[in-house]
Amino acid sequence: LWAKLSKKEANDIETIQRSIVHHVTTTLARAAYNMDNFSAYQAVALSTRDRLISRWNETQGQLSKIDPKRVYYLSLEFLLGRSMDNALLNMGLKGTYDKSIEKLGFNMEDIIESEVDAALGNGGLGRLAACYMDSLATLDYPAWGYGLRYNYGIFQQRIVDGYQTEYPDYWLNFDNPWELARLDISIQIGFGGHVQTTQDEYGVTRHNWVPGQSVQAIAYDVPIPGYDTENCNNIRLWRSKPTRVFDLTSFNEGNYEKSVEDATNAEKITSVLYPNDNTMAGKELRLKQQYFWTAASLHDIVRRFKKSMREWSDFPDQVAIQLNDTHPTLAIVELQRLLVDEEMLSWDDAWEIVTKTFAFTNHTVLPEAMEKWSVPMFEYLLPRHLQIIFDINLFFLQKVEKKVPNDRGLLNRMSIIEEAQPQQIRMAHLAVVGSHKVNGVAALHSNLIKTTIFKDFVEYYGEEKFINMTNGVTPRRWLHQSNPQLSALITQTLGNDKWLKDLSLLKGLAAKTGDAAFRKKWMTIKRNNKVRLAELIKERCQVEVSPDALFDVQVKRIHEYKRQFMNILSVIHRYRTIKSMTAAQKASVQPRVVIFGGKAAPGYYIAKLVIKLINSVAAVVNQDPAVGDLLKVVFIPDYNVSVAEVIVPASDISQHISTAGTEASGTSNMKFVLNGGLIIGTLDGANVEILEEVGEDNIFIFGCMAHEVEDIRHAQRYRGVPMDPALQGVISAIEKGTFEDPKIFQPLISTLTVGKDFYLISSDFASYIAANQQVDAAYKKQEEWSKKSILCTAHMGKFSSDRSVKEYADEIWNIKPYSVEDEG
Ligand code: 26Q
Repeated sequence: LWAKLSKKEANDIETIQRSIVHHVTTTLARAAYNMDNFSAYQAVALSTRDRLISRWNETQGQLSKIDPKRVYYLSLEFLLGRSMDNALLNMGLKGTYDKSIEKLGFNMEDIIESEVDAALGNGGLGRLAACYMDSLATLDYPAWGYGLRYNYGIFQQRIVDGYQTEYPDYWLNFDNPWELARLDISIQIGFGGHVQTTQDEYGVTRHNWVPGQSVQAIAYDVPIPGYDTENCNNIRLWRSKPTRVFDLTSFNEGNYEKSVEDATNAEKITSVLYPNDNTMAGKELRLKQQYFWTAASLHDIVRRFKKSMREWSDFPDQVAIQLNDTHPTLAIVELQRLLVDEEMLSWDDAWEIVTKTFAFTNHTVLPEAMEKWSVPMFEYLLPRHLQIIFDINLFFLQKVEKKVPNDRGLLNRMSIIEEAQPQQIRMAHLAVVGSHKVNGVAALHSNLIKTTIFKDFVEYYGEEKFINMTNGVTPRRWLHQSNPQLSALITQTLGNDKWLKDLSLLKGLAAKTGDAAFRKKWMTIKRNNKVRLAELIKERCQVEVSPDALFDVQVKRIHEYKRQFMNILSVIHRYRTIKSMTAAQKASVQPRVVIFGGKAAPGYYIAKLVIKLINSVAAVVNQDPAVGDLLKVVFIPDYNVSVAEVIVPASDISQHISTAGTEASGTSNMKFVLNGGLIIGTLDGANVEILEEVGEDNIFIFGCMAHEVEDIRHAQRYRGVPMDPALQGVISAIEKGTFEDPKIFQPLISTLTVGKDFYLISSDFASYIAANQQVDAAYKKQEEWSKKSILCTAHMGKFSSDRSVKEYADEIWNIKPYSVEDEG
């Protein structure tokens, strides 16, 4: 019936009202007069879902017929956030739904707040995957994401006595309307067991893996609608379930307890997202997740390919697989196994198909984040895959030896196996060897990996294999949806909303900096957004902040390399400076609200201490009458995507201050500048390219450069360098007990002692303070500031994820957009 309804009929106010009431009375089994905000949300979500599903069906049906080359984005994280507002905006139905809801006596903004975030990711890498899915759908690329359907997303953070405490994020408590359970799509995944070796009739050795256990993978599909297109892509998330066969064996053996235990172990696989960001957790369950997910996804991809009755050699012309970091690297090994052991291809034919299919994105150079798996543990879980890895390594090292004879050191460095006790599998090396393209995520980072972790590989394979794909963010969620007033002003100013699909058009705003009336509108919107954030701060932190102060924001995962510690130390310095001032001096101080947010990995002791320090400083500063509104400090608990949507539009200045060479790209930097917020930052990651675009008058850069870092560390270690005097004063204040018992913070302060300050807080401190003073001075000239703010937005065209995705499509995947016929 849906298909037969014309689009106009399906989407008029009355039809939508009827569909909402229908869902309240039937799906939710409630009386229509007995509707609260939450059931209103549920009903509106279900009604939206109906429209999503009809697009999904139409798109996927037409795609099956055309059968073009597709890209599969394999990511253990998809940090989607809320879906309803985004789906309505992308489908062009927001206005109609607003009115329908209003007529039913509800308010859209309230209803939206009832939705829980889908927080199936840690931070940048997971949110990048979500932005790329939005762009792929919007640009009509045939693309599917593959991931895991965790029962628990990233933990919820609460602050108790200034400390982070973690609570489970059971996001599926109420039915999730944004997924379609495909209970018919179920794949058996094996683990453990042994390898049978036989000779076939031609005397060729055949390997047959006989797993010792198996679990079922069940598919859940999450529709991803493009903006201003009928196209609707898919993210397929796998859920683990016990297999029936195994329940039965245990039952037949009369061991009820064991059968229940097996079932629990099977379900455990997709129970929880690992909460590490930029650090590796070498846990067996994590490896199980990785194999479960890559095996299910590849099985699904291969099944779809086989339907088309093509030759195996056509596989890379039909399938491109992008590996989001090393997490899905086992897919390389699994495809080689399927082709050699099950499809009986020769090793070399199979390997050519594999390497033409895969491409690998690297997101980090931090040694602690590099994935390595212990060989004994790996062998126990995946004995056949270990053999294949050793064979891949053997053939690879033979070729290296042929090209560069007699260099044992080189072979050792390049080997997929690290000769440690026990041996370790270096997943990054395996990913490089098994892919045809390797990319970094910002220009600086891509160059850095070519001269550090992958140097030998660049010399062996040549430069062409190693490319840069600068990250991007979707302007639909990160401007249109999160900053509706600014979006409307831009559309009004440029005459149409084409900029939402071609972000380079924002450059048209640059001509408006001379228009005082326009500047006023621009700054009024910023202020409105700050009022909204001030309300959120009041609610979550019980602190009143003035929207007329400069809003200074650092929100991101808490990590030493991101240097939140340096930020709070500079806040202490600011506090001490204000305290030492006369009333007359204070009159010229620029009032500032310093806003922090972000989660620390639960096992990351130092990061958790940084949170404690921020809260201790906040407690003292915020109640000090000598300071008043000149300085406020808040830590917003449980930072997530939906909170980011409130914070990003409200920022005047945001902090992107990692030690140069450590932040691969950063993506929130792009979101802030897109929303007319200036940034203060180091020459790291994408900051470098943001500087290129906005120009040095519109960004505050400080600190040492990436190529200087090694020398500074060396000098600290061997010559010893005195600590920056301002920093010394700050440390003494902490040690004197200005902020709670100083014993608490001793481990944190120790990270700074000369010779140890690995992230160079001391050597960057003076220039950081100076840059912050420049921010204050610039902000006081409000007219000038408003021009900077407008120019920031105007110059952000490059950082749309549409641009990134198009580069991947053209330079790596070799796929083309297709168009869904509108049959409405
Ligand atoms: C690995 C093994 C075991 C458990 C967890 C992990 C793990 C999980 C997540 C390792 C790393 C991550 C996440 C990394 C990440 O988010 N990196 C960020 O990626 C962004 C998108 O490219 C960049 O902008 C950031 O600079 C980078 O830090």
